Amino acid sequence: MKPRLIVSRQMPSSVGDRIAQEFDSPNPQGADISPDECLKLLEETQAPALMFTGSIKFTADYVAKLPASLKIAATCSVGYDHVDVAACKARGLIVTNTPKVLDECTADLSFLLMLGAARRAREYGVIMQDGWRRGIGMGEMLGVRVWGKTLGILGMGGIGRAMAARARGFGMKVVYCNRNRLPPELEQDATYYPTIEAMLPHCDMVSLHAPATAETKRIINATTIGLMKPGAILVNAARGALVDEDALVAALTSGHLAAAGLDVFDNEPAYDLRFRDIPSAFILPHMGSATHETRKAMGDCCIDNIHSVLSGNGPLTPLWT
Ligand code: 8YV
Repeated sequence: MKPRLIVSRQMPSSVGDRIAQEFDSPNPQGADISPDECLKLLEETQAPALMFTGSIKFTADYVAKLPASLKIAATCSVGYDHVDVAACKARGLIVTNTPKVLDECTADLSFLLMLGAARRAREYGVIMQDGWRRGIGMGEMLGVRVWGKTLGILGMGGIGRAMAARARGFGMKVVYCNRNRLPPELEQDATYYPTIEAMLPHCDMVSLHAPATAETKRIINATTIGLMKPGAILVNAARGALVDEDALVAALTSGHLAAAGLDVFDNEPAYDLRFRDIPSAFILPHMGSATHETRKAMGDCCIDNIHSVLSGNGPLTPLWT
């Protein structure tokens, strides 16, 4: 008998096809279902497994409502700020995530954000949309060169290090801030700062790669933005919670920051529309991992975890051990 599985988010067909083959699922291709619909389906099917994403918040209240039949919840994301770990632990629910497989694509996207912000891709895109048809002066709409500049990375995990590798290839100097200093083979000549306050004054660009935790919440705020060089650029493909959006809007509007590249927002998908109206904000709708290869790898990671748990071998990438 194939195990039952509920999938709370639409999946790529490559993942859906595997689910259809290996599971008994009412929605193998996944569907964007609400938290209440998800609970209802879990209850009705008594499924032991769920594949979900940040669109369902596993708060303590929500976890308390999950049917006892549910044994494993595999979040199709590396971030798990939508999961109340203590509540899941107390309930004996196994929760897994998808580390590593999205490092390279998220770093690519972060680099795209940095280049797009630095080279004013959004504004030039608008000119092309409008038909161009007028010469652009040599001194008009100039961007910022990244070559030779210093990139500050907050959070030197897999994604941060993949971003650093790209920056080196573009002739940038890399500095970083992390809870712990990395060993030389991972640090690769990047300069370590133990605090963000110490790092920011040295950076021309700053890219965020830390998870959303109590420690990192609003770590970019009016005070820390004030420590950034005038004309610096902020990149965030991590989590919106890291940034005080009022402070960022103010810094972009005043011109203290030249630009920002943002893939994540405090409120998604109903993001703060002030960013829509600021031309120097190069904005994307949370799509760092959105490639065929990475979304397939994320789906496979969830499926492999579910099989492993249901066959009694334990999770492969658990949120805690
Ligand atoms: C999203 C992400 O999960 O992995 C993460 O933490 O934020 C992304 O990969 C994915 O886009 C689905 O919402």
